Amino acid sequence: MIERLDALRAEGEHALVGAASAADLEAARVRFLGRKSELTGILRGLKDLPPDERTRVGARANQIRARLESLLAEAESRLQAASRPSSTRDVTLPGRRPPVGHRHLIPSVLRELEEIFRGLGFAVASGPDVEDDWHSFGALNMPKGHPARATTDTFYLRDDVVLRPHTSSVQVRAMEKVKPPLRVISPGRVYRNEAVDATHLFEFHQIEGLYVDENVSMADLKGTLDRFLKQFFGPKTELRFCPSYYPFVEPGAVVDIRCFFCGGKGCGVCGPLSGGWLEVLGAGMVHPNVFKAVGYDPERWTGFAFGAGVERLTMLRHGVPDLRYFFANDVRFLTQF
Ligand code: 2NL
Repeated sequence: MIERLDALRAEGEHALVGAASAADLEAARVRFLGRKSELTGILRGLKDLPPDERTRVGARANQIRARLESLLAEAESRLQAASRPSSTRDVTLPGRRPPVGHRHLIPSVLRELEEIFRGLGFAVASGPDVEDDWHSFGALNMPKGHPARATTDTFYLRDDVVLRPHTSSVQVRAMEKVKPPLRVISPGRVYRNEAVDATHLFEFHQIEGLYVDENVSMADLKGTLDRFLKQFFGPKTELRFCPSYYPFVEPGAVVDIRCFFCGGKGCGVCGPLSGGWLEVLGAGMVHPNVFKAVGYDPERWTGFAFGAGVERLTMLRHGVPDLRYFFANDVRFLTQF
């Protein structure tokens, strides 16, 4: 009896696993698990067997029925899956392109600025973000006690170690290293102890420029900035120079461009009080005390310098109303550029 059961098990497994259609499977089910099947007959006849054989045969027969039932269920779902329409696997569809990132707007503007100034003969210099007092202030005509050194504006790491508040320090290092003539720009990250709002971040980017030679004049400064701003904001850009004060230059100026959103009538970008002008950078003729500090003879050498905020330039060019968008890392904003 036990041998017969094992033979039934082997045949049943073979038939159920090999069933290639619903009809095949139904035939196998009837033959091995149906009411008139041999297995069912054996189970029915258990009551007529002597007790010890009844136990052995009953256990084996029930085990085999459970095994065949589970194979039946598996075969049913296998055949059902195979009979589903194949429309979910249209191999003629074109592939889906995976999303590909791109350079962030601010680094990309930094590169663009570098290219503009390379075209004007400037070399690109870089230097440390953690800077000493001398390169940040002392050499720039801001002696101890000068208001721009205030601990409320600058992040102090130690008594005379700061996070650089401007990249002028890089240009001071350039002057210490090479003799004039010299033409460098210093793009980079700067740090100021500001409360964050739409127009202030405590960590942002600046690009400064410095040109030192004999007989450099304000006309050279104006020509260079005119070229730069027309290349960056467009060939029709109008400039205006207004007197201003920075400790490291004399004379100093702020440079405005005519608002290209409203043409100078006054609008949401340039504001109702600006008269249609946008302030874009600060500049001036290098102060003789700066030349003395780096060992250049101020009687022989002359120079101009300028500094601009990269986020501010970018915000003006693209009409972005809030600096915080640049670093919120919302791809809905970033993918526009
Ligand atoms: C601003 C003003 C300015 C400079 C930066 C400079 C650097 C050296 C010597 C002299 Cl090494 N001047 N830089 C000069 C005038 C203005 O930036 O408001 N920038 C956003």
